[in-house]
Amino acid sequence: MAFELPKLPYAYNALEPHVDAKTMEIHHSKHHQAYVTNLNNAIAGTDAEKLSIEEICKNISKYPMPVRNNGGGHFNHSLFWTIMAPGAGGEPTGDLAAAINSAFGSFAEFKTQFAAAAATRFGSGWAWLIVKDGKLAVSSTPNQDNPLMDVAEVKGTPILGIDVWEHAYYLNYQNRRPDYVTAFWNVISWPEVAKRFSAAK
Ligand code: MN3
Repeated sequence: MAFELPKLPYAYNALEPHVDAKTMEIHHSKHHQAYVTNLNNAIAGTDAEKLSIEEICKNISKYPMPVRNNGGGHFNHSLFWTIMAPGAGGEPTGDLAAAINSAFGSFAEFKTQFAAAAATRFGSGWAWLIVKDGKLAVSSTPNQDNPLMDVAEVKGTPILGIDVWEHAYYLNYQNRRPDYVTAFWNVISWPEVAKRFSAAK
């Protein structure tokens, strides 16, 4: 069964002014679609066709580079669309808020560490909030790698991620990646992140 581009759970312009409609449209309908198409081509006729994208990521060292790049691209963007929402932002509550305070000291300190991971990832990649051995941690990965992958420097289950490839922000923010990262706090769906946190624990 071939992988498919998931439908965006909101309109392309729903995250404005933080993420502009044109960026969302190209990002979802062109970039993510290309990862899905290229992943399907790369695994056609192999056993990987029977696996979930998570299963493929967890054993990614066994696959050729096109599976790593496009499979990672498919997993990462599928997560990315769902952890953003219109009218979102604010702060997490409940167990997730407690876990953030426990791991980082405060929500403000978590924001500082996450923004630093996003800003200092050289070139293209992602910054993450992950569950690692039952605790929260911040990490980043190059290209379309992710913390599920057996090749990741820091492994865990990602519950929040920000795409820092230029295609994610260049139309609106040009070279100002830190401004895009600052705007990202306004579109994070903490209820969705909390759901992923509960599932990952
Ligand atoms: Mn992207």
